[in-house]
Amino acid sequence: MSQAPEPNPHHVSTWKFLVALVVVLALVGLGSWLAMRKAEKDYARRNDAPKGLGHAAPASKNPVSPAASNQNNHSWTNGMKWIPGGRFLMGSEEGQPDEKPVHEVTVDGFWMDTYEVTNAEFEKFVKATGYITIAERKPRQEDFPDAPPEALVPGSIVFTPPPGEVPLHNHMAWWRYVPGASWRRPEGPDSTIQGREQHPVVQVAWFDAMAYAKWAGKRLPTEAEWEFASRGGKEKLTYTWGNDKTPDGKWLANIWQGSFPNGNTLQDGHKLQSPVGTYAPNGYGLHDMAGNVWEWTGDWYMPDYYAKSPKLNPQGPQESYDPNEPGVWKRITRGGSYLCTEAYCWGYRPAMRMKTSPDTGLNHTGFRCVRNGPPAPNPPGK
Ligand SMILES: [Ca+2]
Repeated sequence: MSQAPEPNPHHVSTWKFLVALVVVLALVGLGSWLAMRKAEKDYARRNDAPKGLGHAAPASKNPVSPAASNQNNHSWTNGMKWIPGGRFLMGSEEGQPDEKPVHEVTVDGFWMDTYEVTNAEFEKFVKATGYITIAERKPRQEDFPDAPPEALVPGSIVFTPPPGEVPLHNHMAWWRYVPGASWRRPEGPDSTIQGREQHPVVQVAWFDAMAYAKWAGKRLPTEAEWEFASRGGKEKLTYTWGNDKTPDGKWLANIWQGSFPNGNTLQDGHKLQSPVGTYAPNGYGLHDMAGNVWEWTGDWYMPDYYAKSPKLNPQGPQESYDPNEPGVWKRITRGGSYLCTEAYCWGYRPAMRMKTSPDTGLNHTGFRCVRNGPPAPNPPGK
């Protein structure tokens, strides 16, 4: 399989979002988003939620789910698959430069959610804890002293296809900051998740995913765990199911068909997210490890990490650097989304690495969780 001809413009860089935000906000007279973003980036360098933007779970409102709090209650393995662990070849020689070198990695066994976390599951978490996601929070004036009050508007970033063809190096042509967009209203104030309860939750920042995982007694996967699991026990295949993108002409994941970003021919039947489990599972019984939505992992992004990462249970680098946007630390997302096409980001390959700042929600990004042993009494995939 040849390398996609375009440089990977889908490596979402926050500065481009930022410029888009400035344009949009300026148009409606809201002004200085720059100051907000700068403050968010400073906060995003830490693992803690950004002050005034992140975790809202009050300690008095059941911060940990009942199953998660009882170590003898193994009901938490419901909806999860045991990933046996082992040695594998991580990365790809056919993908982006940051997927190289292909290197041997060993991960211990772990449990992984069979599906991406759904809107229904995320709603349970929100109801139990009172958590408010970053996108839903009105930024506090004291955290952004330079921003005019009218600029402190909750919202998130939404895919907004342009009316015609555009150069693929310009993210601003299809990403927009939309006031009022959140996990409850993924495409903006006029959208809803009603009837989409089994769709993966989106518009959740990394901090939001971490809060959910903590409540569920789980954690986010490392990048290595995610890639190991996505390969389903198969060595060096281009896709989770093999090397042919559409065997027998059949679409095996919810991705993009046609010309990106304005000509989706919808051959797989899904314009946005699809209900989790719509497509067949991989070799470990996991659904949607390719396409549907990008999934947050716990690791920071460094483009050259593979050249020096530990061989056993790598946890990601201690710091982050994105040459496309120096100074903005980013977390790894994996798996591609309904917006991915081979001529563009080709993100639905197990080896593809994406990076996004941890304070950013997008309507093509969600997550799933993992948890450490004990191993399953039943064979993997059961
Ligand atoms: Ca699709």
